[in-house]
Amino acid sequence: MTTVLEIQDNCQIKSQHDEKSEFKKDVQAGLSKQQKQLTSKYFYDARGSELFNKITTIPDYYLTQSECEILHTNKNKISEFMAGEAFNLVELGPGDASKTQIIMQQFLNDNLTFRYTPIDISLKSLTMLMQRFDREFSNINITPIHADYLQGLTWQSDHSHRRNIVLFLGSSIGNFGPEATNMFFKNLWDILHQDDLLLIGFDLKKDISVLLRAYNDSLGITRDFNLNLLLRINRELGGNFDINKFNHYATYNVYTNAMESYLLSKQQQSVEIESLQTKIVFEAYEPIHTEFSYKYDINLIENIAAANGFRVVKNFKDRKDYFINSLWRVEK
Ligand code: AVJ
Repeated sequence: MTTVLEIQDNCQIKSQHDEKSEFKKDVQAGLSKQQKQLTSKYFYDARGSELFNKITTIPDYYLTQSECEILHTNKNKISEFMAGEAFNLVELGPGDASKTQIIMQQFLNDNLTFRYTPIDISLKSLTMLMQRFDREFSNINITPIHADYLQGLTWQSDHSHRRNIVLFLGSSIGNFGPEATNMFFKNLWDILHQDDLLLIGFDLKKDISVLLRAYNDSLGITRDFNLNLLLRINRELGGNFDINKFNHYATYNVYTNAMESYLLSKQQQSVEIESLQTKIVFEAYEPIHTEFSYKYDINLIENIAAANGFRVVKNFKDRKDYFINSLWRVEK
């Protein structure tokens, strides 16, 4: 049985308590703003992760299918790029790692030597992943790291001389705005070594009707996923949100190329949050912004890579041109 590595921040393990006080602080600040907002990183508690996994299986949410198609179609080629010396396969936010397994199986078939290092801030999801790997992939060396992405990656990069191959799948990068995106890649470049590789998923600009359906699916799972943020505040901070008094609303911003998700108050109301000792007042139709999902095109991807010290080795696209998995190399 493997164990999860705890990465310490200033010699203090990030405890449940710290995560909770961070949540509390962010909710307080976000809901006090003139334009109310909550951060999409808080979607993923146990219930939210479960709902997100469900989203990835619904036909309207094309992103996961497109990425799976790309990985299945190109796993041979991807494996060829990894061939050579033993490497670390480092994954940022693995989820259930079902997409990772597509290429990992190919690496095994091709007799590549690697260690798998999933990095996640959710200890629970890492533990579940580890147990599954112990059962189904007991021949794979796995070192899960419980930390935020850059912290975990820094530890990994400092403690191993092997080449790092970093996976950042699923278009998670889309939640970052332009500035945060550049900052993220700059940090990544600093941490990684010459010739390390990054395989990253970007969702592409496309017909807006397709985008709107993906973020407002006919089964209402995305609505429940968004509303779960309010339920999480109820559960963890003693809020009394009535989710029947809020609507899910998703729209596309044609200037910034981002899907934007909101929760709209259906009526004038006030909500109390016990542990914040505050009352939040909502006007009828007042929004809370909850998520950005930025959409890309090839030029933008090439520019971002170049601006941050990466060379684009190869772009893999699905047949519909909905999604790209871009393979980047660190150039120092
Ligand atoms: C996990 C960030 C890629 O933005 O498409 C799914 C999350 N939000 N449905 C995305 C999400 C609404 C998803 N990412």
